Amino acid sequence: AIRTPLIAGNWKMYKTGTQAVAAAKQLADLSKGAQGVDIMIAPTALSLPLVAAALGENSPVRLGAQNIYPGKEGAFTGEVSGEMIRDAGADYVIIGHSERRQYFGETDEIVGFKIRAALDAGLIPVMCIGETESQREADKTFFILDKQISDGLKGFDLKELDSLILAYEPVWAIGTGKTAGPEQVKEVHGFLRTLLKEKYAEDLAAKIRILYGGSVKPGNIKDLMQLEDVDGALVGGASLNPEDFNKIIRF
Ligand code: G2H
Repeated sequence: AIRTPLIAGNWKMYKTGTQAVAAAKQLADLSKGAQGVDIMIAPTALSLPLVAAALGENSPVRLGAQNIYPGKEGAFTGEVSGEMIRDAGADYVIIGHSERRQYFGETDEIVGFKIRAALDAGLIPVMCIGETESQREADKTFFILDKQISDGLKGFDLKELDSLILAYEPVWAIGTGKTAGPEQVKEVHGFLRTLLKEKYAEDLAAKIRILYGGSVKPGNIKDLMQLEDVDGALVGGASLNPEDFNKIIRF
């Protein structure tokens, strides 16, 4: 396959450093020997150095941050920079998660700045997009996704987007137990692939991994991964339990 699937665990604001280390170690043990899949977990930034030290540099379980400040350094109390994240042992950063858009006022423009900061720090951005329930009901799904991509990636050139990962997370399916049905996921992922082809280039579109997120569980991962344009998953709730997450990475 040209795209190695990525299964990413978004631990959100769960687990202390101690709990994160224990869960990461358990996952590293359970996931031993898993082939043909990239694995990433994103604990809170505070836990990154602890988990990185516990896993060791060559672990197949890689790390991501859940957010990044869109600038190199400065007097920005409470914020964490890309360089700090990289130095803490992470390779990835989740950007524009719907919870950040919804509760922390993250706009497409800010998402773009954060992607820039991630790339500058040598991090792989996982850019989250997705429509709300009312947007879907108003038939605006494709319009919204197009806008999130166009505005979020404004000003980037092709080469820069080489490492970009997209995560499609329908907001109505996040943490609600509702998963988008395979037909819905297939339709949106196909739309996104075509959009990338038309906006950028065929080879870039073929390379970019498009993850699905929203109530992914051991019981539904197989069907999702069977879809042609689904290149992995961004898993919230079910990633908190190493046994469940291990089942998911072995889709
Ligand atoms: C969506 C997802 C992970 P969950 O937020 O980013 O969470 O799997 O709990 O719906």
